[in-house]
Amino acid sequence: MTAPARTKTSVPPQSSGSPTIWIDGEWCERGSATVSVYDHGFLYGDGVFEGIRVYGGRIFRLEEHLDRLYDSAKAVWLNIPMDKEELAGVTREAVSRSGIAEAYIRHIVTRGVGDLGLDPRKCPKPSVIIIVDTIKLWPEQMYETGLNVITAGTPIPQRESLSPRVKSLNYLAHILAKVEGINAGADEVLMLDSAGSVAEGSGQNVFVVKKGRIRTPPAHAGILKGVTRDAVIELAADAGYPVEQTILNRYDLYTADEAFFTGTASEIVGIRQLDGRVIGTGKPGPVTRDLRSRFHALVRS
Ligand code: PXG
Repeated sequence: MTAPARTKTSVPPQSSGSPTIWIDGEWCERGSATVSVYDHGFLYGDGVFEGIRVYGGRIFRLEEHLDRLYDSAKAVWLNIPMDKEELAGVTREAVSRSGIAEAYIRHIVTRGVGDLGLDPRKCPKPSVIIIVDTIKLWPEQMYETGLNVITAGTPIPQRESLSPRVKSLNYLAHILAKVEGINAGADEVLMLDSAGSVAEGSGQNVFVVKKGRIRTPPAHAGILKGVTRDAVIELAADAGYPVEQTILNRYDLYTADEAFFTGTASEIVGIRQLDGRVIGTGKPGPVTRDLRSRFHALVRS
């Protein structure tokens, strides 16, 4: 690798900004950032990840995201070979080096390089990767109109198999659901659990609003406990909306006044239609818009 070894000095932001990647202590550029084909993250999806937003050069809820990363790792017997403070420091340096003020950070921790068998004991050291780049899921205009969503036939994986609280490198069920949506010409998908209750989007949590009350599935419903979800629950409570975490069925979405998704990449985005049923007035409603503006204020505060 030709990139210089990691240094402690922080680099002033460049005006334009460019993707910045850190792999196990080495700073790399996009073209030179490579991992081994023997890495079990690549061979088996054996690893965990995080996705975090940067607004105006400031990292949104870094501590919460790193807590979730370390919890995900612990749940799958993965020892991240650096402590949280050190990882937070390198993350800040990566953002600063990138010079990207409106960035997206991806942390990836893999089991590391092993042999062609599953046995993780063959992988002496987990790999830690940080990518700082940008992300945009939908054009701005979709946030005005709301999303056309369909229910995917692919359910979320059984929580008894791998806890959905673990943000693992195995996203195939969510990708299959996403492809169903793409094939049907929809903007996004709603995923159910295997009993038919509402779970989440392909990379979002879901909320409904009915008569001023906000409801979202509880973490134990088999969803990823989103950092954006938690921020929105706090914002909604501060704004005086009653918030309830409860099991939802598709009927609750069809008959809602408003429904919206939350996620790091998606932020807060209204759902205008689900499975051909128009939700509320068919565009993002007043509570969704209010929470969106409160969220924008929060991330810039
Ligand atoms: N559920 C799932 C399954 C997710 O993957 C969320 C909910 C929302 O969580 P946060 O903490 O972000 O509020 C996620 C987050 C993408 C993308 O490209 C989405 C996520 C991760 C990486 C990329 O849409 N998911």
